[in-house]
Amino acid sequence: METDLRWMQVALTLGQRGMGRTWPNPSVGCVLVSPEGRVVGRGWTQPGGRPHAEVMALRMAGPAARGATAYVTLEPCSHHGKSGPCSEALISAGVARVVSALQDPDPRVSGRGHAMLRAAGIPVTEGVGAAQAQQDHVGFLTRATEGRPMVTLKLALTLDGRLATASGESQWITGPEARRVGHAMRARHDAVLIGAGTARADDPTLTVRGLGVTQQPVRIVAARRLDLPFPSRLSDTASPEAPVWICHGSDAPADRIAEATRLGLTCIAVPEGAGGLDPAAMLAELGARGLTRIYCEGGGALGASLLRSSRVDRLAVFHAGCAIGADGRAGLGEMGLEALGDAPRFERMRSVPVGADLLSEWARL
Ligand code: AOF
Ligand code: ZN
Repeated sequence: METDLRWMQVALTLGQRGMGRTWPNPSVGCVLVSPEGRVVGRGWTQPGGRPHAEVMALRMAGPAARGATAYVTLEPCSHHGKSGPCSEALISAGVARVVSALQDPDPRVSGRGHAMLRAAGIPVTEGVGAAQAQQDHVGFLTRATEGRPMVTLKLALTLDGRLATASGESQWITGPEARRVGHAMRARHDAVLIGAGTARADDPTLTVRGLGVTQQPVRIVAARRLDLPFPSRLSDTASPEAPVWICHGSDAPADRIAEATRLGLTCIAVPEGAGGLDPAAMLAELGARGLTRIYCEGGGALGASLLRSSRVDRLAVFHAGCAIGADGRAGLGEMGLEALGDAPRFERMRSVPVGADLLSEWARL
């Protein structure tokens, strides 16, 4: 029904509020609508992943939940975790009907939530707004099915696809508006990832600034030999609230690992592949630690290795109106492709002007 889809869109928008702050849990949205068509409760998954969206919406509604329809962007849970199952909470609150967008792939739930509701005599409509929910929950779904977080690769490029001049000058190719949108994108991911070359060249902080964000994404550097200068802005700002993780290979010197650890960084050993850390193994390791959404900001070598291993799910490309030429540094490192048919392909999701620049977002085909 059209009305169902409209309310589900409200729930999806609510769920988007938690993105980047609920890992390892999905960021779910829930809206409770009375038979008269009035919103009586709204909720979304809280930072750290709990309370769940339904619990927040039921709390807000109180007795007004009785007879309401619950719109939820993911199947209500059926397991006894840190709190009781949301399906049970919806049943005891007297909700008259449940509309959900997707089945929860978590083996503790996967259909049992819907079944519990139906067994209690509550009609359930599934699959409403499924396409958008699949996009919003892509990190949670990818971790559940492939054991790895989803990856957005961000590129800030000249019109001719360069990210720096031959001398390495790259600040700034895109304008302040694009950088601000970039910060908002960081905030909607669980972690920001860069390669060692970018960490050395830029000495970045990688925090989200100017957006009133209370929980910072995890900052991750992929540095096979752990050849990073310390102290750095990253090590200076590392704390339990704003963690910094370093993924390194087996040939990273023990004294570098010890120093990084002493500075409060978390060192994660990752198997190597041809020419660097194995991107698939690295993402599996990060998935095992609970991450569902990663925002990779380069550099070119890391971007190319993620693309080559088919681990880039989304591209966010900012293009600035300037050209550097072939002596500038390419936005992506070598990918060793022989045939065009082997190139990873993406489908355009949207393309919008941002200040003087252009942002295009692409999803892997
Ligand atoms: C919901 N509503 O808002 C979320 C759900 O560790 P727990 O007990 O918090 O459970 C985590 C699981 O609950 C997670 O893997 C996913 O299946 C579900 N997340 N479910 O009903 C929510 N965030
Ligand atoms: Zn729940």
